[in-house]
Amino acid sequence: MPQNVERLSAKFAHPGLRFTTGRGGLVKAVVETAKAQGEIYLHGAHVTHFAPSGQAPVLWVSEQSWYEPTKPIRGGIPICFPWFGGHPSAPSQPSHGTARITTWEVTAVEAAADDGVAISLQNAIHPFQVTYRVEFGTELQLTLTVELPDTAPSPARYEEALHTYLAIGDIHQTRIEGLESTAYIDKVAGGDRQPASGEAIRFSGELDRVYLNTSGACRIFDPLAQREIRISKSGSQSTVVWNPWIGKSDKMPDFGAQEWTGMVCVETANVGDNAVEIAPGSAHTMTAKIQLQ
Ligand code: TA6
Repeated sequence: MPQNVERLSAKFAHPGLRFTTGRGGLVKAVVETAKAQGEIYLHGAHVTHFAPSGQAPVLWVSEQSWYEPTKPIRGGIPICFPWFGGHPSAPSQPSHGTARITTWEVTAVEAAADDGVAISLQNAIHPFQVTYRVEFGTELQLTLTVELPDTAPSPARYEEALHTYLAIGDIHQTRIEGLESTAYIDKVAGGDRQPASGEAIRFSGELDRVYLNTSGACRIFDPLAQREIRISKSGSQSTVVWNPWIGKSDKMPDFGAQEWTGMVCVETANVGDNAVEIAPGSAHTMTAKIQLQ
């Protein structure tokens, strides 16, 4: 039976979290506590808002985003699973997998540390069982666990990314530290592998890089907004950094004109060489923590 607002409210009512109908008629949970505000849609288990109390939104969402069952929301934190980018052998399959365009089931809402509130959701994406726990507090804590049932005939491999769109004052002034010593795949340069740059990331055009074999935290410096965002992680060996710049964003119908200057993606992932393979009866967990410094 589908989880509508009435059934969800009856089963999972919790101080600081309520269910309501969001844009496009899609169901979402709204978090409003003394510590933070937030939102997550059941569609794609898609976090679309997070702001510690008294702070400007940490996540960016396009004003032109779709809110339709068959399309991903543009912005917030899409879950890319069980593949990243185009499907490896079936180009007709949706970009970044099916997790972000399917409805997830709420399984729990509970109090979390430091007056936070946590919501857990699950989804069956063959051959995997996926659970996602999102904790809204002074920090945003994301936990994505992928299980392969012991009935599976063989090990299974997948890619994953928490494709986080951060709100920033101006991409031209933004700097990202934490990846200076990491080699990367440059998707703007046709997928060429590049050595570590030895310097912070700055933006002067479209930038689309997959950093491999890195478990470190990233720090995003936003001088115009006078703030620093830190993303730390566990169970993740890849970090993807992306800004489409004007050319690519102009070609995207769900991306507003001039919005590209106010966003940057820093994605906690396991992709390419870092794809995950798990045996029947086992599981793998990836976490990301997003906090204002
Ligand atoms: O993570 C960066 C990226 O892979 C870019 O290449 C761009 O395609 C972006 O994701 C958005 O993809 P989407 O399918 O959401 O339009």
